[in-house]
Amino acid sequence: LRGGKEDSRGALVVLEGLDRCGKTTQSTRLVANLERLRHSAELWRFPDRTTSVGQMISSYLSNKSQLDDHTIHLLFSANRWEKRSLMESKLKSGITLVVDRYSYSGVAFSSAKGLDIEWCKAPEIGLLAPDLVVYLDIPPEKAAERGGYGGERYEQLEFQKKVGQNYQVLRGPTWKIIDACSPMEEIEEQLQNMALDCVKTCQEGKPLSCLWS
Ligand code: T5A
Ligand code: NA
Repeated sequence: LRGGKEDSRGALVVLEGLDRCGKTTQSTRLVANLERLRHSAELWRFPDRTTSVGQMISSYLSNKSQLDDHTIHLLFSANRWEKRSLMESKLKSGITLVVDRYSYSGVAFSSAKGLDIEWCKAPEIGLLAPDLVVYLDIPPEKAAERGGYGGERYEQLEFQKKVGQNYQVLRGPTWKIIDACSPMEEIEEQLQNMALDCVKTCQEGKPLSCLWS
């Protein structure tokens, strides 16, 4: 039975982009808008700094600890794996998850350090595939001008340029691009429309799938 009520589920919507592109601003607004329109939705983010793995990641990002590039890559991945079953049960119960960063961040940032892209993708295989990935597109120079930039490990212009190139390699059919330099309200509206389309197809019974697909 496809398309019946039994298969109805929430959507997995991921926001991606360079540091300071506006993911947190927009994912917060999207969840509020979905709720206003009577859809159940939750805001999630990776890294999830609340778990013990997340605390190791947080310490690394704020330069309080050093880790081998492969090790931190696997920790970011483990941080998604420890949430996988909860994500699946929330989606199946009809809750839409709006996720601030996901596996694409994992691959784009680690491969910007020189790690092989296929090696970076491997530990992500089997995680839930997003129904929609919205890429907030910003030139690295513009992102660097925004508030708070420069505090964490990866917030350096040359590094962010490489990350942007890697994101381009990862783009696939579930991706939509929004100009992140537009006014916040315009981005909010575009994002809402994209998300509502996606929520509808998931309510109609689009099956869940796994990365990389
Ligand atoms: N990482 C992450 C990995 O290496 N591997 C992984 O697997 C994962 C998941 C932490 C770091 O970890 C790396 C990537 C990151 O380097 P994070 O905690 O998500 O990831 O940190 P950031 O992405 O850096 O989050 P930021 O909070 O810096 O940026 P956001 O969320 O993209 O931007 P936001 O919304 O906070 O906005 C930034 C500023 O811009 C303004 C806002 O008011 C704010 O001041 N702004 C706008 N200004 C003008 N026009 C607009 N349209 C604007 N939208 C927002
Ligand atoms: Na953020």
